[in-house]
Amino acid sequence: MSPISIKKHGDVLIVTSNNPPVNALGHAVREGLVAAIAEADGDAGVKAVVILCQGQTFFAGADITEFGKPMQLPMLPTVVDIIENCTKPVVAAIHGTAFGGGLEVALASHYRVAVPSAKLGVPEVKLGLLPGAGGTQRLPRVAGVGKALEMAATGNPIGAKEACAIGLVDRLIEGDLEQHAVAFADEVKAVRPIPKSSERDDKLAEARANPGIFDEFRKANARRFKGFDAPEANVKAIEAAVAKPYAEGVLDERRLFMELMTGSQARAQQYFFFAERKAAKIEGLPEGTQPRDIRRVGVIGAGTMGGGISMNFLGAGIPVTIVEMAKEALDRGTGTMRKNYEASAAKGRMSADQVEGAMALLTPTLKIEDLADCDLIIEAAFENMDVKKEIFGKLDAIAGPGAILASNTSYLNIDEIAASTSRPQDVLGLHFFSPANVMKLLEVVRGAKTAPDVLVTAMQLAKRIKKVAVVAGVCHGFIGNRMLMPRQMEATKLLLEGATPEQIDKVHVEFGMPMGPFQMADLAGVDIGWHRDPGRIENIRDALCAADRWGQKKGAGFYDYDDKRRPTPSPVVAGIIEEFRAREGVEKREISDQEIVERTLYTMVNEGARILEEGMAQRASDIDVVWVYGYGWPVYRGGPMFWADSEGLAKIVEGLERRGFEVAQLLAKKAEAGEKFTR
Ligand code: 3H9
Repeated sequence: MSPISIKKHGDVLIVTSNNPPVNALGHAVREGLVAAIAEADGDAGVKAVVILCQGQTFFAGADITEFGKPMQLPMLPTVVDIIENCTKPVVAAIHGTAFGGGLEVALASHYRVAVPSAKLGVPEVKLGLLPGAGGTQRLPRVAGVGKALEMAATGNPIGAKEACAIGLVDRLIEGDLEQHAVAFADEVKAVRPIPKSSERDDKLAEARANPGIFDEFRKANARRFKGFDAPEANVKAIEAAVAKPYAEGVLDERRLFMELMTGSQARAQQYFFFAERKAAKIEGLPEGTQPRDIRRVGVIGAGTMGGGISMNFLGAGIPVTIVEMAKEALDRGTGTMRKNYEASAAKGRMSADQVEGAMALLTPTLKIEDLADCDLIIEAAFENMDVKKEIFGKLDAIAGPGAILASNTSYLNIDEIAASTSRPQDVLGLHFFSPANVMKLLEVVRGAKTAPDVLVTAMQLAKRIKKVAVVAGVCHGFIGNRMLMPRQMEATKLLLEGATPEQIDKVHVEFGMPMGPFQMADLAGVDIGWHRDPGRIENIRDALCAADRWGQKKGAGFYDYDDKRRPTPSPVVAGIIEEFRAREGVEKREISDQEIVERTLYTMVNEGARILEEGMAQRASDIDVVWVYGYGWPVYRGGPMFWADSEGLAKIVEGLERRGFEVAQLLAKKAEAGEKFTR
């Protein structure tokens, strides 16, 4: 049965798509749409057409699962042209998300109506693509060039109200969408000539008079687009819309689309789209496990971490009780939270009312007993096992039955923490990444005894607070920090052997990381985990800490910093490294960038393989999600495991062996069998 059905209401043909979950424009949908338009054209009794979708959304785009497979005709560009060339006015009636190919269908329709909650966008750039069904040519003609550039190159959608204000939507519909869309179609059925987006020119005039807007846009977004191929291709295609007639512009669009589609970045970004969605799925839980109800959250610790964690819940409208030991620390913590909200308000990201609304949901207290009515309590106290055990012991006595007890520890053993309570089934790790109100990643650490419904609750809650959650097992550093360890260790050894912090960081930045290992250490604090004894100098890090070089916060770390926190290579650090080199009897040699890649990135892949082997991650793609969202691994390289697959596992194994590393069994086995981690 076709996902497209038609019915008549008077002289309006209503074309309905029913292709759950998101009405993706797969083959059957495309075929059905073409047949429906033929029906409208051929039936003299039909004076107008309404296209709408059942379920949660209007067409959310082309069917991504068809990419990379042989295309079945009709292709989407043909379908949208057929819609635009319909001899009767076509009205797209939008709810949910009109995304990508979905918005292209709407743009090819002659009119667009939408419910106020609808979103319209062309997120193709996030899949390493551009709108390839006329979208780069029709969108600037309908929404204006500036808006089209922003929407296509960033992939961010706009709301229906804004779309209506700029002419992308013709009418906002309150009430029943189908009924009002039919009434709208009735109003416009006699309009001739039928307005076609591809024939419009009015909104291009301004950019034609000022073609400099493209370079201005490129310049303004250079940092954001760095390393990515797709944003520039989107800009070029829209530039063609302005510079060339429609019929030529679409040819440019097609050529640019195919270039992206066959490139490595699109493959990586599309892989990542599904990786992110797979991460939410937990293997082996009893069917139908229901989440627990979370109405109030407790947070222990009002430091940077506790405050950031609390802000996530407040932002989602969930009340938070936050506990500190001293009044001063509590006031400082809540003050910082307010300051952060006010900074967001100053940037226009929230209203003054929303700031007050969020702060009103916060209950600061000095009494841990006040957590008694919380359904989830997250401990974000000092990173020390004894401290954590004491807190969890207390929580066991205070928390109500069924309350979930979570630790935000980055390294410590969740099972040991759970054992200090009488309810280990209610305990798990919720590892937020700093700054916790900004970073998207949440590692959900599953203890040996964590109950299935506790895990399900955590995953569901993560979605509510707009985090991407990945399940990790109990091991030192879980997934992310565990893989960071070999990288940091090798990076430090490389310093001794002759590399400089700037050289190592540069290799990582050129690879696409937001910063290298030493820039990261300076940002996080070189003193984190330091033994605090300036007299005990056993490595380069100890020497830096003893010299008060704790990183950016002190204006000095692996780099020197000026008052604007701009780094420069440090002669003092060079001296410290030199001294250590002499002390260890290491001879300085030239280090190649390739050696840095092999020793700092291949070793991460090796550790990732061990994590998989031990079952500490459910799947290789989960590891990639951790690295993209937790550490800024460039999404156009998919993540460390996808990258390793793309490089070739045999090459990784050869590099590791040549450098004297012990290769993880799983990695060796896969390389030997010619297999991949992620495909
Ligand atoms: C395009 O249009 C190219 C054209 O310009 C040119 C062509 C020539 N296809 O995200 P969710 C699945 S490119 C196939 O969890 P939500 C998804 O995998 C496309 N499947 O729901 C998941 O499956 P499962 C441009 C898709 O409510 C299920 O649907 N469009 C597609 O949080 C639910 O998804 C986009 O890039 C798809 N297009 O969010 C839009 N989309 O349950 C991509 C979703 O098995 N999609 N699935 O894990 C989205 O942004 C979100 O899915 C959406 C719903 C906001 C729609």
